[in-house]
Amino acid sequence: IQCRRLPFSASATNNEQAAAKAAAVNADSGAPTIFDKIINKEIPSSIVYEDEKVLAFRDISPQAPVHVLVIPKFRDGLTELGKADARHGEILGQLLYAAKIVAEKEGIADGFRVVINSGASACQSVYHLHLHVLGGRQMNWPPG
Ligand code: TR5
Repeated sequence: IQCRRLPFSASATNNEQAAAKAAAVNADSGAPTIFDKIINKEIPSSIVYEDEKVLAFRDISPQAPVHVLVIPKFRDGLTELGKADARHGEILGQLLYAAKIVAEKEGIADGFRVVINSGASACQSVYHLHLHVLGGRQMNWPPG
């Protein structure tokens, strides 16, 4: 079940909703993810930007005209942002800067959104830290 496709029920309690979401998505097991295969070029992806430490490629299920994922090539325990440690400060900064480079390359530097879903309650589905770079349309607020 795709977490984002779960219907919102006004009658369910917050706990029920949180439990439903948590059950609907993968847990953070620390196991390798599909992104390892993308990094190793075992599965094709549409790469937008790449350097020694960072890879950016188009999301397979775009939620906006531009939807690019920015990931560290070496996960180093960063299954989710909630697991970040002081040692991750440098790569976190590099990922955020790469998001800006992607926005420039994609022609959306004047207005774009960067999203990180951390954990099941945020509907994270792939446990390899990734930034979503979204734009090319009016991005609404508040997010769902
Ligand atoms: O839900 P979170 O925040 O964890 O975001 C995971 C994102 O990975 C989603 O937006 C998915 O659409 C995206 N995704 C999942 C797969 C995939 C992908 N983007 C590009 N290529 C992909 N492949 C080949 N396989 C996936 N399972």
